[in-house]
Amino acid sequence: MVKGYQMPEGFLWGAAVAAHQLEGAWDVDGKGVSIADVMLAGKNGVPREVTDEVLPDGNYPNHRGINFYESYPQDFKLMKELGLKAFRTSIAWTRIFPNGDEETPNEAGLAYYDKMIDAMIENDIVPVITLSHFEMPLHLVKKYGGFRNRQVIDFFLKFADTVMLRYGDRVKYWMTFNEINNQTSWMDPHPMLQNSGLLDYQADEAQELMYQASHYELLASALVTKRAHEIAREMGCELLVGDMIAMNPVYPASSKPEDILMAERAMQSRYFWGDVHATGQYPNWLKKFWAHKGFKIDITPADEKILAENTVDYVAFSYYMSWTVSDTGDEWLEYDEEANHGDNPFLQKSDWGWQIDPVGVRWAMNWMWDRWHKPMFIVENGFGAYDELTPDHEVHDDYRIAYFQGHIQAMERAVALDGIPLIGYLPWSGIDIVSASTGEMLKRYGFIYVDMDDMGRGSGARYRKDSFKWYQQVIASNGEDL
Ligand code: P53
Repeated sequence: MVKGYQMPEGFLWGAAVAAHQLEGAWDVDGKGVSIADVMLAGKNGVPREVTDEVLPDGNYPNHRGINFYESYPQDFKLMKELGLKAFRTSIAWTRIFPNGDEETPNEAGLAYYDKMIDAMIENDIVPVITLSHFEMPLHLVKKYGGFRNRQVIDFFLKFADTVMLRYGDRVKYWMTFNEINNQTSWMDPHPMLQNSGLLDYQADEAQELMYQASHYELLASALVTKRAHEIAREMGCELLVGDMIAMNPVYPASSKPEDILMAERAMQSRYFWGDVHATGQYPNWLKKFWAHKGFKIDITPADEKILAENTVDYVAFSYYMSWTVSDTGDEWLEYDEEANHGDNPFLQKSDWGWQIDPVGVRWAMNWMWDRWHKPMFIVENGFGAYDELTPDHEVHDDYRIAYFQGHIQAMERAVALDGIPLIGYLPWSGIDIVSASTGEMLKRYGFIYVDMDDMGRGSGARYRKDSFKWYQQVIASNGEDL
């Protein structure tokens, strides 16, 4: 056992998922087709193919999820047994507004999340809600071009307003866009679609489109924050809105000053979304960079005022891995996330090539605190691995326990020794679910094993892994016994 530090009273130990990765029931109770519904399964190293519409014989893992749409009452019981104090999920936009541009919401979808949120509360679990987690209505992509279109801000606001009014009496913690900064990899079509609903564009317009869509998302995020605070005043309750960024530290490949400078710019490039969310302003280097590239981003003075006046209440982030970069000789320091990454000789990798770096959690928390001065919330962290179910239904996932021990230890040091305010820790994904990047079931993250394979074969039964008992003890000791 590793000795940790106790976290402050009321610390939210929990788990995190996203609707499209576990609910299944993709066409039930009036739900519309989302971008996740047209993504076929990929494999380790094989990207997911996107189809123009739902093909009759395609293997679409998000159509099945783990059938959480029906199984949530039993699954929450297991999570209560695990000791979870909070649970993060998303509200599937397409259950509420099936096409995204309807006048009135789908009552069956709203009623469904009423029941789900009530079930969490009955199990003493605090709900934490993401508004947009890689599951935009496909119709908004096809008809409006996704977030390249300013009009989509209004559709998103209507969705956010509808659900915050409906659940605001029971849900305090909200987040706008999941891992909004994944689109730093604008050369890869996958995050372009997942983050911003961008499809059908020319390669040479991708980068500018990404920045334009990002601005509309940042504006939408600020407007949601404004609205959340109004609703809180009207309803006499508390609503807090956070941004959600994928925190992957980028280190210099060596102590060569040019490498260090490049790493700093890589960090600035990946986290300007956090700067705008937390400080209400675009950084100078980025405005200069846009001018240098000839990008004309539609940002009005009215937009700038909204951004400045409505910064987030907290900073939520995921943490899985870190990277290294080296100097490219470019005086503009342009960061190419797909090309400029080296292996860190001090770190090992998961089977999917994700570098395991627990120390980076403490480094990143300090970096963000010094920059943004906002309370933080770790809303994802975890280890995707192949698990083996023994004949007596056990899973000996000591590698997952080791991953969590290191990462939680670093987090606890950031809180207990560095004094960084942290709301909670919600590891990905509590229960095995469909992988976002590959669509695999076999890339497992849960403390609870789900008997299902990549083709949806299996009994669907749930089993407690060794890590289940371990996390139970972490929570029971409030972080002291790791
Ligand atoms: P999967 C890329 C890099 C880091 C995290 O990822 C990422 C992604 C995009 O896939 O996604 C987040 O399932 C995301 C979750 C996702 C989780 O990390 O690809 O917020 O939806 O499932 C783990 O192994």
